[in-house]
Amino acid sequence: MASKKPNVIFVLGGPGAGKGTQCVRIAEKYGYVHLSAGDLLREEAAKPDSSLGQEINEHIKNGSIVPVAVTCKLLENAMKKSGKENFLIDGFPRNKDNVDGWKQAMDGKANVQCVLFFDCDEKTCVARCLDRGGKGSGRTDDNEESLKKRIVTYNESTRPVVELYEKDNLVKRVDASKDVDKVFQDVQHVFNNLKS
Ligand code: UP5
Ligand code: MG
Repeated sequence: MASKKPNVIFVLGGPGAGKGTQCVRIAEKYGYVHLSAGDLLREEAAKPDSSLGQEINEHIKNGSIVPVAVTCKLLENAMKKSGKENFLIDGFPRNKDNVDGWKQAMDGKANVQCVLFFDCDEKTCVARCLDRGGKGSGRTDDNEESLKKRIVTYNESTRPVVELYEKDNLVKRVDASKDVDKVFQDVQHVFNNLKS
């Protein structure tokens, strides 16, 4: 991390809402570093010497949430390693425990600028993930069984996190059911009006 307190934008939304796709574009246009919590967990699990691999893989397949200490540490390390100061944290925090764990580890060390919420209906989310799975995404959770569980976790645990941040007026909602370019138009509107 840079010496200045880093800015963080949490990026939330259902499975397949388009978080990753839009973060790539945001990173390119606005110079934020894109950190996908899911990607960091998958990378960690793929390491042959990782003691956490099996546990992480089970959570991913079941759509359940990895203990916050693990995810938070991976995020903090990636932030430090980048040496940058503006971050998109994609797919985290996913539940109240994640919010609390982040606060405990990062309070005073990072400034949460806003929560970018990609709002997308369940049917569209599932169809996108199944389509991606069919094209050989290699993701162990792009199948109907895992998706049912991912949707339940999202509705029960992650939506309440969005509501929590809504109370602090931090949520920027974007309709993520439109096509990629249209969603990015709305995203740009958010970023062009963002106070640092
Ligand atoms: N696509 C994207 N946008 C589109 C659009 N506007 N119109 C049409 N198609 C669109 O997109 C998904 C697919 O849809 C792609 O094929 C894309 O081309 C197309 P993507 O941008 O990948 O969507 P995203 O929202 O990133 O979907 P993802 O599947 O990555 O979301 P999840 O939140 O389910 O997955 P994540 O990787 O964040 O987490 C996976 C698992 O890791 C979790 O279930 C959990 O078990 C674990 N996890 C934790 O435990 N803790 C964490 O903090 C994070 C993850
Ligand atoms: Mg993603």
